Amino acid sequence: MAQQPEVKYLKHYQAPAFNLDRVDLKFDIFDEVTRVYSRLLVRRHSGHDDTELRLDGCAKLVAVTLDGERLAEGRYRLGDETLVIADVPDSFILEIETELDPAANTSLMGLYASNGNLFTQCEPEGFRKITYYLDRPDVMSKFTTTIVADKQKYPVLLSNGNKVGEGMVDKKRHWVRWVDPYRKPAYLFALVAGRLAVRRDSHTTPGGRQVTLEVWTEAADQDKVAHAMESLKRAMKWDEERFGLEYDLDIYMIVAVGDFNMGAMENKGLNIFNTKYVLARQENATDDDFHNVEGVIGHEYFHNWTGNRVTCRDWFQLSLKEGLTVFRDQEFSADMSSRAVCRISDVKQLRALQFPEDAGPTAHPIRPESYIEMNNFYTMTVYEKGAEVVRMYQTLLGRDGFRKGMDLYFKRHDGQAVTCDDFRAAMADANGVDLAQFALWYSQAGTPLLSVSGQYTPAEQSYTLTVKQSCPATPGQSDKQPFHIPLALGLLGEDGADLPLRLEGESDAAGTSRVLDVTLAEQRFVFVDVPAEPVPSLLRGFSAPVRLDFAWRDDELAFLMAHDSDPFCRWEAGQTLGQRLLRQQIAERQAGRQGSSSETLVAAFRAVLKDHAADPAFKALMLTLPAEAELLELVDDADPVLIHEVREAMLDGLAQALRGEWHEAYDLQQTRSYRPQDAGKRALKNLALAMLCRLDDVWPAEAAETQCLQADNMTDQMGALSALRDRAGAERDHCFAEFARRWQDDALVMDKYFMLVASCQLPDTLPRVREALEHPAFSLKNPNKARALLGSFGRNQLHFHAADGSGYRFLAEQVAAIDAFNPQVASRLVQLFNRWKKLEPVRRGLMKAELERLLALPLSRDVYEIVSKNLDA
Ligand code: B3K
Ligand code: ZN
Repeated sequence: MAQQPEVKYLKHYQAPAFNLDRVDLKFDIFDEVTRVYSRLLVRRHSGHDDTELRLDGCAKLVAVTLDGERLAEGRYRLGDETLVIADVPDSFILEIETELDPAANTSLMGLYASNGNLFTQCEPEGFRKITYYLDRPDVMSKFTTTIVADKQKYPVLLSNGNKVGEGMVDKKRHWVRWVDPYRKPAYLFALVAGRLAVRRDSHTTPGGRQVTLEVWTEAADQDKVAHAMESLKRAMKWDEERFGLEYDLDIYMIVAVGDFNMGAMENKGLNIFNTKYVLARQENATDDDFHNVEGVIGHEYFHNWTGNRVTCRDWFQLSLKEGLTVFRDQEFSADMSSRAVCRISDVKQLRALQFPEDAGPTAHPIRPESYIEMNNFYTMTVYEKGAEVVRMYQTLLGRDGFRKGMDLYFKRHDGQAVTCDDFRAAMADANGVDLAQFALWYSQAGTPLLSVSGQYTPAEQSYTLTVKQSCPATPGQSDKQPFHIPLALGLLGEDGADLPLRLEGESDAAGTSRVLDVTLAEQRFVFVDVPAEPVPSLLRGFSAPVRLDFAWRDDELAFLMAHDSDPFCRWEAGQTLGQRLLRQQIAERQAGRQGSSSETLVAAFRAVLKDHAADPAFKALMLTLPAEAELLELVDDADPVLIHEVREAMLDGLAQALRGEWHEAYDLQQTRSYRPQDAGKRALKNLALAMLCRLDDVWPAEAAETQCLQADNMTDQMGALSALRDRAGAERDHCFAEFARRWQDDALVMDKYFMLVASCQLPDTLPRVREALEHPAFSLKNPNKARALLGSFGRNQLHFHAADGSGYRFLAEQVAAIDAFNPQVASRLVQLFNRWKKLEPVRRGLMKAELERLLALPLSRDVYEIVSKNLDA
């Protein structure tokens, strides 16, 4: 709880002075206490002459021994977060004993208890809560872990690597020993002890290694792990085929835990997962849940190479492993289902969550330059924008060129802790290209803006695109250099087909879709042999994480929606159209006038609904308006409630104008019984149902009620509940009550219930949310619950932004309460205040007052960093 905590800087990086050749750990687990004995083989690096060994740690220290001699208190200094040992020889054995109380550990970092079982979370700096250590990713060592515990209470004892021995210590206590043959940083250490059940399977790698696969959960959840196991097998095969990367141990374990700060953790050989990303059956998980389980299982598995075998030199390089691994999991998901739908969903998420971050008080480059609390930098920017940066290498170099770069990266750096520059160098060297300017993507924050204009010259049959780029100022960075931006594009002829693309000076056309290298602040590209004025299709596949401005006419956008060969751009044209109309109406309302509905949008939606050949999942995306969070970024002095109302009114208008078409879509997409592959149909059907429930008619509410009560799968139950959520009436009340009753014992489904309660637009939402805090199935201590209820409330534009400030007050109170026991969860929630400067003056003042109230409290480093950045304090 420090008020002026230390800031850590990338520019201060220094290589470690000491190395740890071996680490032997012993965990002695008792009811009241866990004793940890660590034995380190320490060696000073040649070229260093430090006489002090400075270890990171904050556990209760019991004893320190150096080369067998117990150190008296004068030989070491114990600080709040360090243990400094003076006068150490060149190499020595250091033994450290610490004492932990996992049951009292509410931060869920280090060793903690969840439902009677013990788990660890060490990334980024949790290992220091277990023992004193060189807790930094560039110190890699070989770990042996022995766990001793009561056999009845903790029959299962797991750690990294391979199990090499087990036995009884006495009549009650047993021991298990694990050896991890790979050198690793402490953040990849893991331990699990408890009463758990397992599902086993196996996978044989192309190199002939037989790998045992295990998914561990509480016994009652074992019926929900088949999808996770199948996803794991698919991920292993995919990485072998796409990147030639195989698994390297004889066992791969996944353990699910209900109390977990994030999604999952890639500990070597022993992944620990939030139950949310493991457990899935049709009855209690939606199609989105299934998709997310597959993606996260893939993500953690892919880390074995991009993160574990090659790790980060320091935490500023986090995107080295996270951006790359998100890119890999996105590609995996795209290959497992629909590439277009996956790409659009990823971009939607980037726009709704990362673009605001990049424009706000916590904006940072994908390789940040400083931090107070590293946990605050597991961000949308480091992960999702980081993945876009990796994707740009592939767009610039082609798939084969990218693969060559990956191969060289592993050839050079396997077993090392490296930097983002090393990755970029491998990409450049493997392809013989200069990627010097590309480095700016790692150092400059902010979302660049590409302003493009087109000029057709009939006499020359040429089409000139003028491309200008700029990037808004972000905290600490006022002037930006031009980025190297891959701009993928095509030109559509009058019939909607792609034209061959030949640039002035080239002898032949090079295909109908190509990537331009935009490197200057302003650049011109002249296409020749263009028979008539084309409609440009720009930023195909979202080839760079930028905003794009081009003055298409509304009818040109409708034309692109109907004809563009690039599915992303088809969707994007609809988004641009929707966004334009919404912005016009927001401006009208701000000026006190009533906006009118748009015939162009209605006609475009109608065309999509009538296109019976199209993939229903893609149609559902085409029929979704830009998110409120996205719109808020585009307006100054924003009134979130007004934005919400304008968007709702437009949806009501679309429901009304196309009622027959929605009805038809609802009927057409009915399926007899559940099949996983009908996910797209369910998405479109449930969207249609939600639109129909906007009408005054009685039957849609009745249909939703029937669907909710009779569905054989969670997607349709949730689809019906979401459709009824904001429609007061008996059907709604009945369905909500029945749902909460039926699923009261299923923690993950109850998260969905709390999410619905908190995202509701009916007037009494805040009192309902307060009530939910007292619900028997709710616990503020459980991160999934806190996020489901409070995170959803913070995204509820109508109620979080209530004009009287009650929403802000409520959330700030909850942040303060949670910060006292789990800073990471509190720090995520407080970021819901990040856009306060975007708002109109009254709300701006109300939000600021809450931030100031928070800053006056004793805060964790985590929350302090966010609040102080918000207030420029
Ligand atoms: N590497 C972990 C994230 C750790 C977050 C620590 N606050 C999960 C992942 O990205 O795969
Ligand atoms: Zn990751």
